[in-house]
Amino acid sequence: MARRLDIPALNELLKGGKAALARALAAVEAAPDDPRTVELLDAAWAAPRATVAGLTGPPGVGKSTLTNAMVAEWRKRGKTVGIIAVDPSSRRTRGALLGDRTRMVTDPADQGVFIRSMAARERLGGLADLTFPALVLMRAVFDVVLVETVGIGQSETDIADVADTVVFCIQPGSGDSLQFMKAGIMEVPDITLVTKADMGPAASRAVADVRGALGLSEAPSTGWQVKVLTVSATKGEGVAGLVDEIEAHGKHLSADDILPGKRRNQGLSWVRSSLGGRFGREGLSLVAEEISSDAQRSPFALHADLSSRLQRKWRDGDH
Ligand SMILES: Nc1nc2c(ncn2[C@@H]2O[C@H](COP(=O)(O)OP(=O)(O)O)[C@@H](O)[C@H]2O)c(=O)[nH]1
Ligand SMILES: [Mg+2]
Repeated sequence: MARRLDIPALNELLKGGKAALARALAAVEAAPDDPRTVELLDAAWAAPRATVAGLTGPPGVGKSTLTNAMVAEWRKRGKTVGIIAVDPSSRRTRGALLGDRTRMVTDPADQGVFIRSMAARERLGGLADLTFPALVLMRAVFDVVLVETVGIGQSETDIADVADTVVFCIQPGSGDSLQFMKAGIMEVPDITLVTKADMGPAASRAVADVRGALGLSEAPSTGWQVKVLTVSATKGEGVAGLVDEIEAHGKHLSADDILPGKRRNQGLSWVRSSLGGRFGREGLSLVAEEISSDAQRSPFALHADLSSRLQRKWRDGDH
């Protein structure tokens, strides 16, 4: 018999600090279908506090180092921060590499910073099924949520399914990501960022290249101008500017009332990918129309409902 999980309610989550959040995340992982988990997620969904920034780019570009620098900058500004680090290699390394580096520089006693590493599971370079519910919980708790994830080629599209503001990192001297951008394979991010600006001429060239690549891609219809910023995380240069730009993009989304629709779509994407993962394409096709037409329910209530229905169908041996 499974031990009864201690699943906090939203008000406990808001008061209970990192320990309560850890319990809530454990519930999402161990008992995603428990009505109390669904209720908690519904409540968190309805009470967003943070905007969610996504930091993506190829391995080695400097995302984890930058994450640390950004956390320091946000804490300096009095903001609380939740971090989700999606590690594609953690199945092999058990998350030690990325997790340890991130943990090392943050003060474990600081209640204003919470870091969670997650495995990307079977979706190579993509986001874990658990990332979305986890970030919805963190979004209700912290001022800022940052998702760090590896992206290269088509997998970048995944980050837009969870983040309000997508920051794409480009390493000086590496043409790969630029090729993806030029070819239009990659969705245009909200902010492009050349990392390791301390590398000198290679960094300046990368900036010019990215500007060129952005010029070739279609201008977004949202009225947001994508900038090319530079940062040196090791020297701490450009970090404040990046944090400012993320904030500016958040304001743009709110002012133009883009955010609610964007989040609605993120929720529905998660419902589709989660049900597709559980019940396959065939199962998903049985409820696809209902997902598309649902405009009211939280994605978690919708998911729970459809999931139990598909499970019943399956058990009753419709095939
Ligand atoms: N020169 C320089 N090196 C950096 C900078 N940021 C990160 N690095 C180095 O780049 C390597 C990869 O960094 P990491 O943060 O692990 O990249 P990630 O794989 O994208 O998370 C490490 O050796 C870092 O020390 C920077 O601003 N300047
Ligand atoms: Mg990393």
